Amino acid sequence: MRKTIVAGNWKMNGTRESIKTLLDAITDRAMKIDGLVTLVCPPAVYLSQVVDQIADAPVAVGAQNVSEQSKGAYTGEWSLEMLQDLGCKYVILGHSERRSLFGESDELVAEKVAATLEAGLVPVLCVGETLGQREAGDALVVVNSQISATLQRIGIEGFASVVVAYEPVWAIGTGLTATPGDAQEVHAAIRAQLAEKDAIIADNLSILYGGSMNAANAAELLAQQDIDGGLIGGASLKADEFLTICAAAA
Ligand code: 3PY
Repeated sequence: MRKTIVAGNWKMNGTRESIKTLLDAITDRAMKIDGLVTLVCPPAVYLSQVVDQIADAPVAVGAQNVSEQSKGAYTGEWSLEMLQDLGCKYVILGHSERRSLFGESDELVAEKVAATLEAGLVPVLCVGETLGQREAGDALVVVNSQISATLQRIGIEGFASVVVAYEPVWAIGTGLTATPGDAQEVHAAIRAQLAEKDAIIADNLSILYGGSMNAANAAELLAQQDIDGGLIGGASLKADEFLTICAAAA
């Protein structure tokens, strides 16, 4: 069964105090609905605080990144075992900011996805094209090749436990959004690519849209057949707006 997931990617924002306030507002009104996952992904240093504060509220917690290594001399990194130990269930991987600012390659992202699956957490694999690639007519080729890199590493069976997020790079943090039709086209192409290997796994895969999704545009995007939720940036830092998106997805 395909799940609908609304995930807040808080990026590198917040303080102990502001995160407590934001989370109080979310947990007070988060809806417990079958098939809907409300997910928050705070900065790593606040994961522990967030897990503790969530307690029994119907909100899951994810990290924004993780090391593919299991332990040892990797200064500044954290491991899957540590995320498990904290009670994290999801990990965003291959966000375009990780790819462009921190040089993460398709191969490294695939390694991280594989390690995350092995640890029993759910990877949220981000893919998306740049503006130049879209303008050159290469959006689908780029996205399909990013998916292929992970497919080669984990096989189609792995995708039974993966969530994909399509985030056109030109729509991230810019206020620009793909039209519902453009987003739907890419989501359908991802599903079709995986359906060539296994139609059931492809059909059950949740594919989220990310890239300036907000309260005003969410309903139209979420109404598309192959859009199964959102990975929300700036709008997830405002409880009202985030909860409006969750309601639109429910
Ligand atoms: C955005 O919407 O800006 C995002 O990057 C979500 O991950």
